[in-house]
Amino acid sequence: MRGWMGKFRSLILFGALTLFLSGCGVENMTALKPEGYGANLLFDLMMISIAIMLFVFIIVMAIYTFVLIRYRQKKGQEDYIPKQTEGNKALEMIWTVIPIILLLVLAVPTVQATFDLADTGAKNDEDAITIEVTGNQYWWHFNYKGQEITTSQDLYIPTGERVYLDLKSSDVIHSFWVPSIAGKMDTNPGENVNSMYLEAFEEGVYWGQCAELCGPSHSLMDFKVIAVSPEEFDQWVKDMQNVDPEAEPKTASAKEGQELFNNNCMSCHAIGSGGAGIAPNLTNFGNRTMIAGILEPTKENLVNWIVNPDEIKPGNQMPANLVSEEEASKIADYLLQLKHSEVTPDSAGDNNQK
Ligand code: HEC
Ligand SMILES: [Cu+2]
Repeated sequence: MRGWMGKFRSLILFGALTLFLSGCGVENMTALKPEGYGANLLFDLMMISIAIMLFVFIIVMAIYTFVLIRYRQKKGQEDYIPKQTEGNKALEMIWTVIPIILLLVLAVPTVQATFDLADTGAKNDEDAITIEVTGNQYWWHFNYKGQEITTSQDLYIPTGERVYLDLKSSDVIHSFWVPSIAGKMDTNPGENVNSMYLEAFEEGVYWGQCAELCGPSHSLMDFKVIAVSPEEFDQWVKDMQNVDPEAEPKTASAKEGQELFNNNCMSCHAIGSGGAGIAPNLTNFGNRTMIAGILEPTKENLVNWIVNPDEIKPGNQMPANLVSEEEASKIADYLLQLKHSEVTPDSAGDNNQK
């Protein structure tokens, strides 16, 4: 029993781990299934490097195996020392030139892609969509430049068009990453604004993550990019520009909730455009994919969040116990009916992995 199991123990462990880990992740958050221009470029680069590595590996292993078999010590040759060769011009030329060629094959598309991905020159064009992205511990703020639209956590973009992002941070360094659509880019505190673009091919809800360790709740700093058709996007823009922040809710409980919200929460939060940017803008909150980026949008989760956000996202900046659980329940009724647009995550169609 011990025999072969012992010999192959590390191999079995490694294989099991590979199988186990390859099961991790969500389909709409992977660089291996590109759904956007940037992600596609990066995927091709990965494939080129893997192909080159495989090529080198196979050739080296073939030579290795050949030498091992062909030149092994044979019976009766125990004292035989083969002819010693020192220096061989042809061979040395070959193993210098081949790696140079391989590196060139890798370098040319890499440099090309680097410049392509950095090309955000068109962001100041009149009809370009440019969004100011601010990373905060532990949430994302999106301000559509010149459009008077402010959102958080859910970023709506049209398909088939380049949308430019100006990235910064209000506190520490974060990193904006939607693996299915584009590469990642740091958000820095201060004046150092980074720019990138998103171009989604297909409608869908794509998962994003902060990719720079930024504090105890870093792993909970999720967001979504919701790519909808250009027509739906125009509709969304129109809806978001015509929000009446004071609109009266229909139910009595939500009405009470509105008042409680205005009295207890508006010092940080905003509904409608603008807001101080110190807390997520809650416009269109009833259409969110998630609460705080991570919780299913149920009333129970929302009440739990309002009463004790620190239990859900340790170290976040929203104070606990601002209101009682009963009051929180009314506020939840109010917030969940804030549906300011007909365009919702469901508009993104089947490619939706909520
Ligand atoms: C001192 C400022 C402050 C006050 C007051 C405040 N919040 Fe917050 N709130 C925040 C911050 C900061 C976050 C972001 C937390 C995070 O995700 O890291 C937040 C997040 C939220 C979220 C999740 C938002 C999203 O984008 O999904 C909801 C809902 C919310 N707050 C509701 C309330 C309610 C209801 C009240 C009043 C009872 C309230 N907040 C009072 C600062 C505040
Ligand atoms: Cu982070």
